Amino acid sequence: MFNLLKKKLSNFVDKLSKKAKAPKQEKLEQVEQAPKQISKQVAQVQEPRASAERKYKKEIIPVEKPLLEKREIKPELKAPSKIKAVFRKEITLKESDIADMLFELELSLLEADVNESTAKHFCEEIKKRLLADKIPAKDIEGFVKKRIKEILRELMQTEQMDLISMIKSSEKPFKILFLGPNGAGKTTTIAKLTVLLREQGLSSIWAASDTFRAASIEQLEEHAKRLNVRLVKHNYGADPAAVAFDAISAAKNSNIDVVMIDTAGRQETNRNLIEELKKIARVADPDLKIFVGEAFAGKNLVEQAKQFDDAIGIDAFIITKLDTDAKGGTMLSLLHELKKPVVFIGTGQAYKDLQPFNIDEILERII
Ligand SMILES: Nc1nc2c(ncn2[C@@H]2O[C@H](COP(=O)(O)OP(=O)(O)OP(=O)(O)O)[C@@H](O)[C@H]2O)c(=O)[nH]1
Ligand SMILES: [Mg+2]
Repeated sequence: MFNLLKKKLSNFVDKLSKKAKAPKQEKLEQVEQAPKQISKQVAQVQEPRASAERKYKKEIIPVEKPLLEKREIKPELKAPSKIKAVFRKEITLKESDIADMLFELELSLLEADVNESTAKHFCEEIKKRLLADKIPAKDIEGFVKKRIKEILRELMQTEQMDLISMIKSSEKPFKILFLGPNGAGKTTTIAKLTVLLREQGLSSIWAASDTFRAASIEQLEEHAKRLNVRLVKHNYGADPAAVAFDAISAAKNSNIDVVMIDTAGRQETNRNLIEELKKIARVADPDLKIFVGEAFAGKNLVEQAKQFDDAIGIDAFIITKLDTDAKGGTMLSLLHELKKPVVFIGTGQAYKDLQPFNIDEILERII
């Protein structure tokens, strides 16, 4: 009797505890699936990124992590290759062994803002070379991953540019013209670069050649005050080329190493402003024309850069805002399509947030 009661009670407790567990488990599954759903939403908002960026950042900050998740890039050997891998030291891959992997790779590149034609070209090239490779059967996955990065690095190779040695070995003053679209970070980058050069014993003077945007001169003045840098300015509406000219003369008179010319942000489609930029370049005759662009501008950035390059000629890039959720694939397109070096990347809003560009770090974010 007592035993029967005990058994019933134990069954009852069992049922109760199962009931209590069931909904919890459902919840857990939902939470685990959440990042995938968010990833999908993010993929949808990636297209109009430049305009949606501010709103998107405010509303769904927690998606930063899923965005940094990487797709799995590895070959999936089909039966014939699998058998060969057991009996041979080296094997060659078949197209079917890497088809899914290449699809994932292309998606990874597109999601990281690499433009479509570049992503396709990269994948074609990787396919061609991987199919021709003799691959050690012991470590097919490791070999393929390493090889993909190696091929990508090679496809994006540009001439190396060591800005500091370039400045040190040039005649004084070394003149740098900063140009690019609105809000990309030109002015902030000038301030950051000044700090970096100062650490190398190089002095700078600034030309406030953005005489166009309201408060642009005050913005530069504020940085100049904080960093104790000489600033040459005229009034709003003045000829930006004349400001640059005066700054160069002042640098010559005071034996200053570098002249940094800040210009107004402009769209490549605005002919008048592009003509104005040409005039500044003619008058200042810069040693270096640096295009400053933001990492998440995506496909737009490559088109913009091409147009600026056609009109004025770009020597190098500085890509900003890599501290945001941008993976930086834009740079892969830039490097591949324009073949100009990225001299620095911007990684925040503080003066110290300017770092040398390292292609491997960008590839690591994507693959
Ligand atoms: N998070 C982040 N913000 C940056 C970076 N570089 C610049 N910014 C911010 O981007 C905004 C625009 O920077 P500016 O330096 O004024 O850009 P600009 O290209 O001079 O803009 P215009 O003169 O209006 O064309 C500022 O709020 C900067 O602090 C960066 O690397 N990371
Ligand atoms: Mg500016």
